[in-house]
Amino acid sequence: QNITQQNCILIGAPVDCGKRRQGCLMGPDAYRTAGIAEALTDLGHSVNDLGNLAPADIAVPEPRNPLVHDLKRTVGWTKTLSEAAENAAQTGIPVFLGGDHALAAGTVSGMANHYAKQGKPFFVLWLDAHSDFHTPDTTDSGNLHGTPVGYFTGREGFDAFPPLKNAVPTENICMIGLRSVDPAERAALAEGQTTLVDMRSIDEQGVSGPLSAFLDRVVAANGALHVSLDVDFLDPSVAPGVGTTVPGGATVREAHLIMEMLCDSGLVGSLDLVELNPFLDNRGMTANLMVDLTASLMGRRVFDRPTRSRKS
Ligand code: HAR
Ligand code: MN
Ligand code: MN
Ligand code: MN
Repeated sequence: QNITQQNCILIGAPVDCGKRRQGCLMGPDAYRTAGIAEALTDLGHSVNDLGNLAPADIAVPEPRNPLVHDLKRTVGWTKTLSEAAENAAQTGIPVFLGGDHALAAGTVSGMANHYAKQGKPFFVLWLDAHSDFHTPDTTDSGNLHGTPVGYFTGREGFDAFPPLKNAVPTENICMIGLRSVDPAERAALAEGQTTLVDMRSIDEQGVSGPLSAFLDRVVAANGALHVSLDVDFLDPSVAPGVGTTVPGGATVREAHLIMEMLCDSGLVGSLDLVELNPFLDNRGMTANLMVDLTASLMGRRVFDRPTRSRKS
């Protein structure tokens, strides 16, 4: 079928403050070098690259947890990206070129604000080895890229951050690819309703069953969906360009199938590409794979399939 032509808004978010190992600041330019704009225009979409943003300058108190790394910059990025998401969503599909996963505190909260104005329920698909559900008080690494889901679901402990206007309900979140979840995260997740699809479940049932069930819920609610794709969702053998590799990740085909099903659903309104560290990559293979996955999400296919029914 003909894919719907979209206005893709590329937003460079060279966030590198969410952990100690540096290099994600090169992510946005690696995606550009890998041809993300061309991949999207080849599919018939229009592309508007806003260039790279910079974090707002916001004063923060000394964190209660002394391990916390670079709170000030993460808070500044959260404000910048939340506003950028809310603005860009008015005219197209924001594609956030990360940058580490700390950026999702801003992008997801901004998209939540956008859909709240429209009275549309908002859902998040989190493709990641990690649940990133810590708070600044519970993190034992001090790395705030492990906390964005905690922020945008409204957990306590983020008082240094921009006040959250529209928390994402945990029942509107599906995490796929989990294989590294800390005890404090597991305990907090157990209090909520997040759909948790770990690698064992993928081994046993594949990705299409749990994803279909989640997409059916988004359709039933007439909702909109944000996708947050962490490089470490993928197996390190196919995606080595990331600081937090965890063995036993998703295959190339599992990842493409998810993107193809998401495309067919017509539900996705925004995308994060996060945690790419080009300094650790092998001849661009990870950047290229992330661009290919984005192309699948936006309509690249070999043959057409009957579309899923969807509400408008
Ligand atoms: N849970 C661990 C921590 O808090 C690892 C978090 C790693 N996060 C990412 N993003 N790489 O998913 O330190
Ligand atoms: Mn840092
Ligand atoms: Mn992550
Ligand atoms: Mn991760």
